[in-house]
Amino acid sequence: DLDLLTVGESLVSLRSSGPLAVGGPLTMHLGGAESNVAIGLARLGHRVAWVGRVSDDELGEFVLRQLRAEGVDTTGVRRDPGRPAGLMFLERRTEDVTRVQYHRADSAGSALTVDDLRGPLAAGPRLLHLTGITPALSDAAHQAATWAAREAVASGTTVSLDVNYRARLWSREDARATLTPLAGYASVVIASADELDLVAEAGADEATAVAALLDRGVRTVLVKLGADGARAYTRDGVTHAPAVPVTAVDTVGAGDAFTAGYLSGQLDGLALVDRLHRAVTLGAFAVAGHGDWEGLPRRDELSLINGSAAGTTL
Ligand code: KDG
Repeated sequence: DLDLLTVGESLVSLRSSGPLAVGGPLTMHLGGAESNVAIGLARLGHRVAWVGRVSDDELGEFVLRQLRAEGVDTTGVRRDPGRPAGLMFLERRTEDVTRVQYHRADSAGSALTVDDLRGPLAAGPRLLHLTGITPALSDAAHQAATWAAREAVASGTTVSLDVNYRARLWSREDARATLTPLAGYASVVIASADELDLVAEAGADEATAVAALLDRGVRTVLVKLGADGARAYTRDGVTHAPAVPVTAVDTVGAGDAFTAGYLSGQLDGLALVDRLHRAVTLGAFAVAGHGDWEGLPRRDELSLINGSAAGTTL
């Protein structure tokens, strides 16, 4: 019995400690918004599968080993013999400025097709989690994501969509044209405040975008506010959760952690305010540690950070 299936491209993320132009050591990590969510949920004990295409080489092997080590089911993954792994450089240009560079055009992950998803979806997961990154990768990946959302709704699987706009992959106009229809399949839509008008009319403010989404049948709209926490909108109104205060060392992956926390709370049947609290707690773990997902908590660690208990436990 699968709690959650997620679909996307996992990347080999190469992190520098200084300017890329001067070289120096890079560290190799697993990246990818959807696999970050999968790991976050698996650490909390949920049964999770990730599906996507990975390269048929050492880099693809690396991606699969990382996911398996974190307890994520990869049985639906296809190895693509003809295409390379998607790479991402995270350049620590200064202590405060990190730049991203992708090498993912025509990667294995971008070649995802509807056929890749038939088997995994037929297993009947409780939730299907998609992000706005997948449809930006290729026409085939776009079709695959849309097909999966439609198929999931038809078979009673709840869909969540994180808008996750990536300016290096497509324009806001193209994203809006693709993601607005996709959001119509979702029961949960997650966005940062500046992404809301990518699933609504151009220029729509928060209230207008949220109202339009709720009218179209979305049940919960989550607006991520970073250090200000998050807001959750439903037909019953709006709930705000403050962030859990931590020392932020690396914000990459925080949104994915937030999503994992929220969906974990939903799988556990928690009330909205408690789901939101778990979401901001996971977000705090993500920003308080280096890496996209490395610092995420196991279930018995959830109470480790609660805003007042920093320090050494002896
Ligand atoms: O959410 C963190 C991601 O940005 C990162 O892991 C890579 O999925 C990724 C992307 O496409 O930017």
